[in-house]
Amino acid sequence: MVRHSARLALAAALAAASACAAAQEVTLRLVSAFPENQFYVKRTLDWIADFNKDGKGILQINFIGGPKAIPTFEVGKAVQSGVVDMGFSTGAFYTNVMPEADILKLSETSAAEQRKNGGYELINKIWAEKGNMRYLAKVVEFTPFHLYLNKKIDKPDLTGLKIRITPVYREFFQSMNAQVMTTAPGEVYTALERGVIDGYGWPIHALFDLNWQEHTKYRVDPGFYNAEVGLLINLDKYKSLAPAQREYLDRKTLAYEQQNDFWKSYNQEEAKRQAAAGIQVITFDDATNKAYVEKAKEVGWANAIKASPVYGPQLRKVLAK
Ligand code: 173
Repeated sequence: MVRHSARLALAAALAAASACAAAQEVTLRLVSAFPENQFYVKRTLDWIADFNKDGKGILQINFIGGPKAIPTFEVGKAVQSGVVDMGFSTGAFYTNVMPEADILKLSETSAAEQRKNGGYELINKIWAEKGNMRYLAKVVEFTPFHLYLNKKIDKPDLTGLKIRITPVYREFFQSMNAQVMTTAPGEVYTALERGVIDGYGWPIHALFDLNWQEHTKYRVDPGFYNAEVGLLINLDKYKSLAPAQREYLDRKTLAYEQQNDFWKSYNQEEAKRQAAAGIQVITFDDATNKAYVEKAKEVGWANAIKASPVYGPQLRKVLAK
């Protein structure tokens, strides 16, 4: 009799424990490939605060830090291997995981359109297969990249100029004869201050975050490509979540992505701010400007297809217009 009730009690305790495990709150560790003082990170920290408030008892995100925690170009690897659960990065920073990552810069369709035209599924097929990760959401878009310079040019020729790059700009700037040097954003200020570089590639926004306006004379217009910054999660971690937790994560990251129109007005303000800070615009005649943008695109896709002969053309169908 005693033994029977002890067994019942044990069974009840086990049942309670497993019910509890199903509902147990999980905390995901997130690192940013962008420096902590960048507005991207501040905006994401606000989103995380809201995520954690609504996700009590379900899912939480613990922001570990920026490149001081894990170097910019290692964040993708850390997500792939599960050293961290989540990453906040851009494709150009994790081409060491898969070359396809940098192809996202060639998006002419929006993230919202890619959710409808099969692009989001294709990206996630590739990211799962090659990166052991899931691409949760794109949270920066509608943002061109530009070439910024400290020496004046009167045609798109960068002969004799040393330009800071990431994979985003490599082939395009090399096609204009630039001498290129890859650095993480966190190293650009010092390179500018010391005169080690004559210019750099960067989006239309976010140079004030890192004080680069102090050492920037010119911006070349027009811009090219479309900056992409996304939230990634290790695929094993994603699969280990309970359905309600995955649903919460998908819903909250999608809601963040759906705020991307924000960047349209923000970028206009940033361009004004650059003018006010004395950054002058270098531009060419209409035909040259058109050829400049066309060349960026042509060089970008040629390289994408060379780097990824199977997925490059498939991505082109859903990203290009
Ligand atoms: O220039 C860069 O560091 C870069 O590649 C990038 C990509 C997306 C957003 C901001 C910067």
